[in-house]
Amino acid sequence: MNFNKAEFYTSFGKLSQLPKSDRVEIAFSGRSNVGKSSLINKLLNRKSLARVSSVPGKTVTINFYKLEGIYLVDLPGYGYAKTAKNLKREWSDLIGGYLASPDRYLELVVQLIDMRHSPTADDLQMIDFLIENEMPFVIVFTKADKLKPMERSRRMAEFAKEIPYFDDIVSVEFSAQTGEGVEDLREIIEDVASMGIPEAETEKELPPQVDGSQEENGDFPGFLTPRGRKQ
Ligand SMILES: Nc1nc2c(ncn2[C@@H]2O[C@H](COP(=O)(O)OP(=O)(O)OP(=O)(O)O)[C@@H](O)[C@H]2O)c(=O)[nH]1
Ligand SMILES: [Mg+2]
Repeated sequence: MNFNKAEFYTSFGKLSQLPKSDRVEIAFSGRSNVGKSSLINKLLNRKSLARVSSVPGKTVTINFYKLEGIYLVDLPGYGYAKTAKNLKREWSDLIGGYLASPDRYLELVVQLIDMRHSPTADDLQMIDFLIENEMPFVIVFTKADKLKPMERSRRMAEFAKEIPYFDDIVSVEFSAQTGEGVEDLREIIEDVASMGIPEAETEKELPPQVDGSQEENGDFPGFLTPRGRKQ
């Protein structure tokens, strides 16, 4: 996969504007300022294809980038304290609507968490949502360059306690500044892209269940890694 051959595709501020899904999509989710746009730029070897915001929480749009046969989807950041109430509502309608869309080929969510801090309540809520709805996801810990080795291992040990099912979740330690983790993430993306659009995945066509009626047999179902990576 040639990561240098990406281009901006389009930007959406309303659910009704979202195009029909015709390719595999990989979405990047995380709180405002966590480094989503910086990560996308690093992946694609670009300085400013994805706009790195100096004013966080301003844009409430979903931005699509075309990369060979797939779309990388930059979701607006959540949890910005100063965001007005009506904007927060707009945000949750848009993101919630996108993630729960029954007819998209959303094959992976990359959930970003700032390595320097405990996950926020919103981060944990997002992780719960992904687990409950059996959406394949990986966690990327961002801004790794900002921590000294000791602080870093302490934080990683904390994450293992703070994040549910941590041992079963694929995670990548990442820095947009040093490029650490970028190759690991590219491999994951290539894996997901190479699987293509799933055929006859009728189960996936159903909207995610939000009524808690999923089977609860106590066994961890192993759905947290990207499809096919478990074997
Ligand atoms: N040191 C360091 N700074 C980073 C890193 N990643 C992002 N930043 C900085 O963090 C700030 C926010 O980065 P963005 O990439 O705009 O974050 P975002 O998650 O896209 O933010 P929203 O679009 O508001 O949701 C910028 O000042 C970046 O330069 C990193 O790995 N290391
Ligand atoms: Mg951004």
